Amino acid sequence: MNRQDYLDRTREQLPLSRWEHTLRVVETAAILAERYEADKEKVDTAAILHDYCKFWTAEELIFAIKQYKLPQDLLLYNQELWHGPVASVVATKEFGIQDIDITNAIFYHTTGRPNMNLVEKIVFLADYIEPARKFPGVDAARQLAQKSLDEAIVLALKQTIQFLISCGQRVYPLTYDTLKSLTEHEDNI
Ligand code: DGI
Ligand code: FE
Ligand code: FE
Repeated sequence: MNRQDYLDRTREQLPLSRWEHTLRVVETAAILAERYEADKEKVDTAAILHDYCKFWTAEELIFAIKQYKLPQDLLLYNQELWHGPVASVVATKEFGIQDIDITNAIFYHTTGRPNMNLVEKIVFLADYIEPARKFPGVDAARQLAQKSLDEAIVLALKQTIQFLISCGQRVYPLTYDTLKSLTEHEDNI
């Protein structure tokens, strides 16, 4: 399996608009990888595959979460949280990807996690700031991304949490844990 296989197989899984999002995440992640001197190949592979399972049905995702013994508490939260963890296992099982940096970047691309490495941080942020994202505050996150990966991720997490709370959605605890891990030095959070 090579890069072209990852691209071809991912395109087959996604409607056009989501495929185009994936390509923009790949491009954005490549720019960040250059800027922050990350492993470009790992970033590229994780970015290509990050939303591989985005259009699986709820039933398929639930089955995979049970079968692959992924964190069962995911099932108590919004199904938007399910596609990353499932895609990380699919990356290993179907694509033979063993690299933990790549599988973690796919797994945690929606929530982040405490102590993310560079590859994970870049995929997380690229997904949030890719050029077609339109939500409030995304421009501020884009600006910050040029200066500090961590600060941009903190802003992204705060904005996401605020948005979820404003819609009355439950926030997955790991999302808070990620924010906490990046702001522990601050005393005003
Ligand atoms: O798959 P994408 O749309 O490219 O982006 P994503 O995987 O980062 O996020 C998918 C959605 O998940 C997004 O609309 C925000 C939502 N989300 C992120 N963190 C949480 C969350 N939803 C809930 N309920 N709880 C969270 O902690
Ligand atoms: Fe996603
Ligand atoms: Fe995405």
